[in-house]
Amino acid sequence: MSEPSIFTRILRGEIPSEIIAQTDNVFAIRDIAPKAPVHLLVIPKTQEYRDVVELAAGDPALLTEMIGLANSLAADHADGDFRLIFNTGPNAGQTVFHVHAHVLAGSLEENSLG
Ligand code: DGP
Repeated sequence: MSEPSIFTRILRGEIPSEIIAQTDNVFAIRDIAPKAPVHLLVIPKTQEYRDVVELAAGDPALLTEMIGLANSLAADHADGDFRLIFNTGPNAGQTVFHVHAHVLAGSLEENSLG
């Protein structure tokens, strides 16, 4: 077994961070360093998949569940519109290798990639 990721440790309650929503297999927290008025992370409860490419190949239903939670969070926390970002690989800015989606919403700058 690999070491528990920071997100697994948050899910277990070992690191404080409010779980703002969850489904059977996915949970959401606020990003610690927000890049938009609403900046949430949607994360599978399993850390089996390191990035979205592995997740899509291994469990597309889980990816669909993540997108569904992102959509409902954007409706609850903003006007329903949102940007979904999966940093994939260190050179693209991925720092936590437990797949997660950044949900950015609320008055986004037109050309900003957050
Ligand atoms: P990425 O760079 O795509 O791997 O995104 C990882 C994100 O995780 C980054 O935007 C900051 C966030 N993050 C890292 N540690 C913590 C933490 O302890 N709590 C919370 N809420 N977010 C964290």
